[in-house]
Amino acid sequence: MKIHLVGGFLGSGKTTAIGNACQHLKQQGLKVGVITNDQGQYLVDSEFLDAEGISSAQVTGGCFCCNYDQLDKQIQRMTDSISPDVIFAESVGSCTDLVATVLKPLLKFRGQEMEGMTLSCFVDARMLMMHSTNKRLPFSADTTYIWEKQIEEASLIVVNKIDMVNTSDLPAFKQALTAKYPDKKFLFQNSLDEDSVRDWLSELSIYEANELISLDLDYAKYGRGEAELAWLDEQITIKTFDGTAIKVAIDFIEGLTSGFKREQLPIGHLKLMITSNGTQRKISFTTVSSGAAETNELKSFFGDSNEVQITVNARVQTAPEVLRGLLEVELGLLRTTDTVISEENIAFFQPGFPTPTHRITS
Ligand SMILES: Nc1nc2c(ncn2[C@@H]2O[C@H](COP(=O)(O)OP(=O)(O)OP(=O)(O)O)[C@@H](O)[C@H]2O)c(=O)[nH]1
Ligand SMILES: [Mg+2]
Repeated sequence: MKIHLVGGFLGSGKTTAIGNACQHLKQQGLKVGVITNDQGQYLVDSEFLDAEGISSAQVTGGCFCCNYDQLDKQIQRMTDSISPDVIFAESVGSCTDLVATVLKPLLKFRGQEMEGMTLSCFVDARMLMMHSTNKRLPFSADTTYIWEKQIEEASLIVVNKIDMVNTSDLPAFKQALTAKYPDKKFLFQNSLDEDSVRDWLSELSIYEANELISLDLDYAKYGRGEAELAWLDEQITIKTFDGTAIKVAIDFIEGLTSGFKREQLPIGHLKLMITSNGTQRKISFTTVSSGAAETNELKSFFGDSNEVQITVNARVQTAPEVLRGLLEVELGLLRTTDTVISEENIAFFQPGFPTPTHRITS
C-alpha cells in the first residue's frame, strides 16, 4: 500500500484531483481509498466522493496532525475492509507542518507495511501568480503565512487551475517559480482534465517523500492564521409546493455570496453539496473563483423540484458568529408560508490552536 498525502490551501483543488486520480486508478484495476479531513462533522468532500463511488473515510473535528490517532484508525479500518493499493489522505486546507506531524509519524509507525509515501502541495495558480509578483494575497498576514509554509515544506507542488491563467503569462510565471524555488518540482495542472491528472499520478509513482525536512514553524502565528478562518457546517432542507425549491436554493447561494462580498470577507472555501431529484452536485466558491457559472447551471441541472437538501461547509475569514449571522439572515429572507426551510446539525466555531499528537523534527 502507498499513501499519498495531499495538502495545500483551501479550495486549491485537492478533492477534485483525488477524485479523478481514483477513477483512473480504479480503471487500471487498483483498489483505492480516500481519507478526508476537516474541522466539522458533515463533510462535503466525503459526500462528493460517495457520489463518485469512491471508498472514503473521514477524520473530523480538526486536522490530521491533531487527530493522528483517528487518522491511524481510519487507515487500519480501510486496510482491513478493502485492502487498498493506494490511499489518498487529504488534509485540511488551512493545515501545515504535515512533514513533522503526519508524514514522519506515519513513516515511523507504519513504514514497515507501506510501499511508500508522497506529499503533494496544491496551490491555486492565480494565488501563486499574485504571490510571485509580490502582490498581497486576499487573506490576513497570519493566514498567508500558512499558505507560504505549505509550499515551503513540500518538494512536489501542483500548480492547479492552470486553465484559469492567461497562457501568455505562463513562461514568465514558470521562470519566476524556478528562480524562487530551485529545489522544487512544479506540475502545472488542470485537475478537471484527466490527462493532466494522469501526469500527477505518474509523478507520484516515482516520487518518495522520505527526504523531506520538518518545517521551522511559528506555532503562535500558525494558530492565529487558523483561528482567523471561521468554520461553519450545517444541513439545510428547502421545501416548496410549486416546484421552485431549486430557485430558492439559488437565491440562498447568491444572497450568501453577495453578503460575503458586501462585507468584504475573504472566502477560504465555501462548498455546498446540493441534493435533489435523486441527484447531487457540488459547487464551490473561493475568494478568487466566483462559482457563479456553476450556480447558474443548477436550475437546468436539477429542473423543477419541491425538495432540496444542501450541506454547507464554509471557511471564511471572519468571526464564527458573523458567518452564522449572514447565513441566518439569508435563510430568513427566503422563508414564506409556501417555502419551508429547516436547518440541522448546525456547527460554527473558531478552529482550536494546533496541538499535534506527534511532532518529529529530526
Ligand atoms: N478551472 C478549474 N477548476 C478547478 C480545478 N481543480 C479544481 N477546480 C474547482 O475548484 C473548486 C474547489 O475544488 P476542491 O477540489 O473542492 O478544492 P479542495 O482543495 O479540495 O478544497 P478544500 O477541501 O476545502 O481545501 C471546485 O469548484 C473545483 O471544480 C482546475 O484545475 N481548474
Ligand atoms: Mg477538499
